[in-house]
Amino acid sequence: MRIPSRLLAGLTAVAAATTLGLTGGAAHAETQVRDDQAGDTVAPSITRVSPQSSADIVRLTGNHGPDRLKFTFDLVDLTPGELVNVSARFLSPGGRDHYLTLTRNNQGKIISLVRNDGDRGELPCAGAAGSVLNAKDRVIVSVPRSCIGNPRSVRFGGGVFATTQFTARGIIPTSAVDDARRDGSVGQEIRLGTRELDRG
Ligand SMILES: [Ca+2]
Repeated sequence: MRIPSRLLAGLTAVAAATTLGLTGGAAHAETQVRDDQAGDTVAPSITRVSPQSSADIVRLTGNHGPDRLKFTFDLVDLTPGELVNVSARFLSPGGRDHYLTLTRNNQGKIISLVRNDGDRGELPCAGAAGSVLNAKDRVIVSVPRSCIGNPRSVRFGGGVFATTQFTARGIIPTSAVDDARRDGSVGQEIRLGTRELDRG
C-alpha cells in the first residue's frame, strides 16, 4: 500500500522556524474529539509488516482558539528513538487546505506548514509549534491562525507515520501508518471530518 504523499512530506521538509513548547490554552476555544480504534495501523508494502504502536492513533483532539489552532494526537505507545511523522490536515470554508507536520527523528524535531492546494508550497510561519511528550504518548502541534488566513472554522483530520530507524547494517526498518478517521486503511490524503470546528 502506498503511503500518502502528504504523510511523508514532513520527512524531508525543512522547517522555516521551530518554536519550542506551546502556549497555554486559550480561555475560549472550541474543541472536537475524534476517537480512533487501537490496532488499526497499516504497514506500507515496501517494509516488513509490524505493529507500530508509535503510529497508532487512539484520539485526535482539535482545539480552535482565538489565536491558534491546536491538534493533540494521543497514541498507543510513543516509543523513543523511532522516527514519527505526525500531520494534522485542516480545510477552511474558503478552500484553503493545509498540512501541519511534526517530524521527530534522532536529530530532534522539525515542524512544517504546507499548502495542500495550489503550489503546495511550504508557508513560513514563525509561530508554528509542536511538542513530543513520550511519557504521555502524545504529540501536539499548533499554528497561529494568522498564518493560515484566520479561518472562522476548519474541518480537520490527522495521520501518523512511524518507522524504526536503521540501527545496524542490514536491518530493515519496519513502518506503519494510521489515519485518525479511517479504520485499517489509509488513502492518498488524510481524511477530513464533516463537522466544522469553529473558532472559540
Ligand atoms: Ca488507531
